[in-house]
Amino acid sequence: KGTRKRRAHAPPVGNELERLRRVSIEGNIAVGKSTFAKLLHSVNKDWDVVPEPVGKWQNVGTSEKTASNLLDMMYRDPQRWSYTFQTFSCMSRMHTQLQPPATHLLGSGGTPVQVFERSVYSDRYIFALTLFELGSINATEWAVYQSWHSFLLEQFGQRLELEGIIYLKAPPQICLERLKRRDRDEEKGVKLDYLEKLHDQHENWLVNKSTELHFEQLKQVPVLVLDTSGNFEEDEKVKNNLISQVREFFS
Ligand code: TTP
Repeated sequence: KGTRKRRAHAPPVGNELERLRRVSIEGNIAVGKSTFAKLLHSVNKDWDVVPEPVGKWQNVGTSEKTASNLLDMMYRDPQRWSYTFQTFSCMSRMHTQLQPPATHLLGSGGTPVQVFERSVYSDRYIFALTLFELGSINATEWAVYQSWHSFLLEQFGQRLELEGIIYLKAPPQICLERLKRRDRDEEKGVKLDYLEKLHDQHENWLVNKSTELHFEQLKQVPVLVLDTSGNFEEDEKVKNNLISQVREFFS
């Protein structure tokens, strides 16, 4: 709140592009980011969800015959594939974050909001950092990652900036239960201690503010912390409570 400014790089195609807001939803694996993003869209059509490109990571390659599942490769052999995975996930994320807003968003007369599931920032400060701390990315790979990440983000500058972050927070044990329930093949080996590590990483970045951030602008982005340990998919009361917090945060 209070840091909103006109986007200097917004193309001169009418007021709505100028008013466009860009928000990212962050949170542990399986906490429910996609479900929450859809919920936002269902209560306000001006909120447009730009989904996370998980499918792209499960299907890397130019033809069906040669396509490989990079997500699976990373979980099976983290030391060999984590750096490659983070390179690819960050690139696909950058592509997503640079997309122009969907045309239906423009012309509604409202205040369009692009909602991203995760961001180029969580790619670095949640996943790549954790994989480095766990030894799955080595010191050289980490240095190379940070070098191109900083360079690209500086080049694209304001076009990648966020106006707000919604942090969905739930105990790692609950995320593990949700992860088991959805039963994604590649994630069968994910253990509680990995989710605990990712949880701490979210807390350090978004709550304790103790992560060392390279980007000045990122330090100023307002964060809304939502307790999503309750069943917000089915329980109307829980759902409405979360929605009203979002409304108030962006009002
Ligand atoms: P998430 O980005 O957490 O997506 P999700 O489908 O779990 O989200 P939700 O259930 O909350 O809607 O991660 C998808 C998978 O990709 C997960 O197994 C973790 C992995 N991953 C990485 O290893 N590195 C990354 O940088 C990202 C973004 C994901």
